[in-house]
Amino acid sequence: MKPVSLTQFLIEEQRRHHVINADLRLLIEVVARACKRIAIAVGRGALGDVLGEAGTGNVQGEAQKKLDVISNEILLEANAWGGHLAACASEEMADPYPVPDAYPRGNYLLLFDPLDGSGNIDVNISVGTIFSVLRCPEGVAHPAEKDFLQPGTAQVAAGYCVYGPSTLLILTTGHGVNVFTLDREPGSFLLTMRDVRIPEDTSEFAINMSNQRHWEAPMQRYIADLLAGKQGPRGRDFNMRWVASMVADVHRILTRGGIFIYPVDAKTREKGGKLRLMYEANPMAFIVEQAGGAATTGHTRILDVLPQKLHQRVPVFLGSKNEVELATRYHRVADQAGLD
Ligand code: AFP
Repeated sequence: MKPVSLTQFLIEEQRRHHVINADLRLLIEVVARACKRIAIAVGRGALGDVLGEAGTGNVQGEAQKKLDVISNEILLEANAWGGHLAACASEEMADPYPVPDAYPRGNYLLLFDPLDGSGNIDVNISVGTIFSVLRCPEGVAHPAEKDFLQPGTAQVAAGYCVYGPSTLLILTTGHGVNVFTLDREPGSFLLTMRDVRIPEDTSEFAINMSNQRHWEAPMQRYIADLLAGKQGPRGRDFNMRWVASMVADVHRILTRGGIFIYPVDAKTREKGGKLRLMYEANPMAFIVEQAGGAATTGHTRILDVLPQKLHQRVPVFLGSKNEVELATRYHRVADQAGLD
């Protein structure tokens, strides 16, 4: 059978569900094109002189890698002139970036983490790009931060690209999740997995165990029960995986199930957690829910969180539905009992 290209897929989805108009299609295609350029830069590694520190810091106070800066620039440049966007917001930039006055402005807002897991670049482990698309509120010609502060349920599309052994694009527009693989020679994304479903149950968890001593009590109890294995309350052994690139950890879960947790702990409590709501948690939660999984903050559904600021952080529990619900229950029980 002839492979289905991203463009053909988007056109067919529009015929079926009427949710991908020409502007949204252009936006998704432009993001995919930008991701191809990022994939090339990542793939060249030391040959492209793209490894190592940029010598700058981002709005979060984190040291930027050269590829953080390069990926951010590629995404901004690719999206500036098409006429489909009103503004972008990036994990790497303090403020929203409006489409320059020289170009027409469209009706969408694009948010992205240009290179997630960039701490892994120099050791040649998978990294990725995460993106989320919102509608620009009606009548807003010059979008400001407040116009981006929409809950995850308002997303019209979300996706991520994994730069791993293969370059993959994972996409949802609210009708399931589909996976495209980059055919490097012609440079096209081809549909390779339709309507991915995450198994509801799992025996695999992903968490940074080195933070254990900082966790809250419900988190301690939940993980202790998993580690107790066959002899413990769960009655079976659990396996652990942690890549420290959210894209790679989430992609494993999308493929074979699992639970990914980045809880709030004593180290991150002041900031609200480690991962960013608008650039990481919301798009991943949209994708995971569309694949039949669940995503919570440990207390509430991520997609229902009303953002207070662009760079807000949240705790993240996502993956196999039954396991996420169970982990969340440990926290809810503690909330109700007034325990910490
Ligand atoms: P970087 O992009 O700075 O490498 O951060 C990646 C990330 O936000 C997310 O992709 C990982 O799940 C998480 O951080 C890993 O955090 P730890 O380094 O605390 O394990």
